[in-house]
Amino acid sequence: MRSNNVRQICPHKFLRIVLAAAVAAAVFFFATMERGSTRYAEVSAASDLNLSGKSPQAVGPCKSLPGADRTVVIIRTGSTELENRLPVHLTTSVRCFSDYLIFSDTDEYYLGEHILDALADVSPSITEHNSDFELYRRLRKGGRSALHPSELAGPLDEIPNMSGKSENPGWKLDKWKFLPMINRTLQMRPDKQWYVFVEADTFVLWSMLLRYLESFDPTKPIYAGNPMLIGEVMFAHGGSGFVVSRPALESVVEHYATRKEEIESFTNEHWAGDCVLGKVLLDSGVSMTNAWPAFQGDYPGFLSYTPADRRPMANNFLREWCGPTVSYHHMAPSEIEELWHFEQDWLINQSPVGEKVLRHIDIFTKFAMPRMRSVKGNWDNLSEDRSMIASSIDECRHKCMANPACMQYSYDKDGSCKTHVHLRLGRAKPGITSGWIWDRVVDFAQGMASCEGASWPT
Ligand SMILES: *[C@@H]1O[C@H](CO)[C@@H](O)[C@H](O)[C@H]1NC(C)=O
Ligand SMILES: *[C@@H]1O[C@H](CO)[C@@H](O)[C@H](O)[C@H]1NC(C)=O
Ligand SMILES: *[C@@H]1O[C@H](CO)[C@@H](O)[C@H](O)[C@H]1NC(C)=O
Ligand SMILES: CC(=O)N[C@H]1CO[C@H](CO)[C@@H](O)[C@@H]1O
Repeated sequence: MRSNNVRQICPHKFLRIVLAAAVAAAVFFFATMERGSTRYAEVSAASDLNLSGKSPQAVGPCKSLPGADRTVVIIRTGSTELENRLPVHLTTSVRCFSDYLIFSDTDEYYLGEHILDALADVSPSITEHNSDFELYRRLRKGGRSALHPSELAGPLDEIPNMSGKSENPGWKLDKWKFLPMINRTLQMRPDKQWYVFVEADTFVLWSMLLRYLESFDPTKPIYAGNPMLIGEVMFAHGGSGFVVSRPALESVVEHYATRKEEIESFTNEHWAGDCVLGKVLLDSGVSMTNAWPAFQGDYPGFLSYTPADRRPMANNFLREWCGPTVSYHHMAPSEIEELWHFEQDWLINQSPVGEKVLRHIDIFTKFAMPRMRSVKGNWDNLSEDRSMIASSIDECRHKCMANPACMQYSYDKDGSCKTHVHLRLGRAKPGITSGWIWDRVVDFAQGMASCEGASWPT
């Protein structure tokens, strides 16, 4: 790796956001298996899933899907977000994983989970003196109680404010976690086929992830995710989740073992750990496989459902509508819970279990559309085309009706009425009321491609 390349590769945060949007238009673990089984049993007893016909200890079909035991999920989180973002996974997604590790920036036990310190193997000269590690040094002395309330992340980030985020001490540490975490993962789980890396606000449809992995030869070096391009390096966006096969993991760990100092100084000059990892993987001979649109950089309600003829990239749109779906990012804990239950129902209601691939069209017609039937209070549907003044939600609706292309509208308490010609579910937001023109939603869904079969990204 030539360090004079470094600045060109990870130049600027803002650029990253722009590129993420353009290219993509496209969470944590360590527990011994014994502790793991105890926890699963406890959780399933309290479960509200209908597991009739299964043993009362079972967690439903997701736990025993083909390939589950050959796959480990690695959740990367941090002290500043742990309490807000980790707990929901322990009662939802983690119940399906057969094995997982949780990495953070401090070693501790939390809700019975052993949280690993991803930074433990960073060179002491860095952890002791580098200014990015100010928080780390505090955590070492006082644990999470050393955090100031203003440093804590909420359950979800608002529209990313990167200048604010770069000041966040947790974010400064994050880029340093990737390589040591990967090294430690291989040490601890040397014999898995697949290593799946996620963040605490990532949600992975576990059943679909396993189906996706079946499309690869795990003896080959594979690194697949939602592509981002910075400089000349194509890498997998960390928040969307990404998968690494064992040969690829071994290759990057070997590279790291012989070039630790060089990679650390490279990391120091950059700001994004997923970019650094992609570069080191590439240097070790592993290039990225595009997993979009199966791996998404945002939450389902953010996806704008648009007929092909309204988009600049018609084919890409059809790939999104008909393509299988695997992961989402920027998920609020309540959204993770909803989607996890949706996935479990989808699995249970099939025979044989897991036969049908879940596609974006299914998320639209079976998850988003039913939620569009009536006006929703404290909900923002991300209507953004035009802002008008209206005296009531009814008047706002009439303004939308008057435009034959209008699909949805939102109204806030200050009298602002916004309409939108594309469909989006949006998400909860106080003070805003949202509605959809149901007949038009139905027409839209019927007019879209019916999607025979489903093909994985290639
Ligand atoms: C669970 O599902 C079975 C069959 O699908 C049904 O007969 C039973 O009433 C359900 N139990 C509950 C508690 O919903
Ligand atoms: C972004 O964060 C910075 C620092 O916290 C703050 O000063 C600024 O007002 C924020 N900008 C927006 C648009 O929220
Ligand atoms: C990788 O992990 C092992 C075991 O934790 C550790 O001994 C080794 O120093 C680590 N490698 C690097 C390059 O830090
Ligand atoms: C009524 C309202 O606030 N609507 C929001 C819809 O989404 C756009 C884009 O995110 C926002 O700018 C609007 O404020």
